[in-house]
Amino acid sequence: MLNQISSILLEILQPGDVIGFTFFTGYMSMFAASVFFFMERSEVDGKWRTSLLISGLITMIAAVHYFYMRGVWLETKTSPTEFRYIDWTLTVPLMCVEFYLLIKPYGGKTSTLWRLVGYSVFMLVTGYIGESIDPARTIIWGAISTLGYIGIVYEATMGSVKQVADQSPNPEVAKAVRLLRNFVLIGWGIYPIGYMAMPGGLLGNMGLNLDLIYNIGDAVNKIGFGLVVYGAAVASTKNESAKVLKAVNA
Ligand SMILES: *C/C=C(C)/C=C/C=C(C)/C=C/C1=C(C)CCCC1(C)C
Repeated sequence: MLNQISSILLEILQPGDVIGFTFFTGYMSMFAASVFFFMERSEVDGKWRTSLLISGLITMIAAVHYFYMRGVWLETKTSPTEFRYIDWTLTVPLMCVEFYLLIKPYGGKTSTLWRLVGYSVFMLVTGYIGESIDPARTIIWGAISTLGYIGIVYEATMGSVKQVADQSPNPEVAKAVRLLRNFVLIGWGIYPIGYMAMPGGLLGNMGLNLDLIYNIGDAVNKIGFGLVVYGAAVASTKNESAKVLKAVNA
């Protein structure tokens, strides 16, 4: 009886459960962002609709995983590591697709996309091993995982993503790629900090919480990425209709 009562109590969000709060707000904000990106597709030029679809899929996949992660957290007060990494393994490659869709009309190659996807899968699989399977060697796995992260940062700051974006005649695309790169550099840099806050990690005793850091990172990065792409799509659509109007009037 007492056991039943306490387990029912555990499933309720308790006052002061800051981490629990972020699982709920993460769920709802990703859900709302998905509705927004899907609805706005009809407002932009045809060639941008796939990009907005991907933005919505990223936040929708995350919303569903947050729904489950929220439940795991309420019932067990432990990290929902498996759902977390399944979510990332789907959404991070889709974020690489966003880069690719931006540069594709200006000569972006599928080989660039596959490199980005390869780096991100490598980063996530090795990160998962260090977080869940072999936590005794979390620091080594974290270092190995960081190599994949560096690969993505390289592509976005110096490699082919940046080169194609800089040569593109569309300033909105170049700007969007720069903004996404900043998300990768700064926003994604939050995750290794969360990882190091694990017990046994490099920052283990600083009182930081891994889930809190990951939850904030996810909302900022996933919704932020989508909004950058949305902004570029709206601005390019406007520029192009202005050009058409000019041509018609001339
Ligand atoms: C929407 C989810 C995103 C953008 C997740 C990004 C995750 C990372 C950039 C994770 C990086 C990690 C390292 C660079 C080293 C330690 C292990 C990870 C997986 C936390």
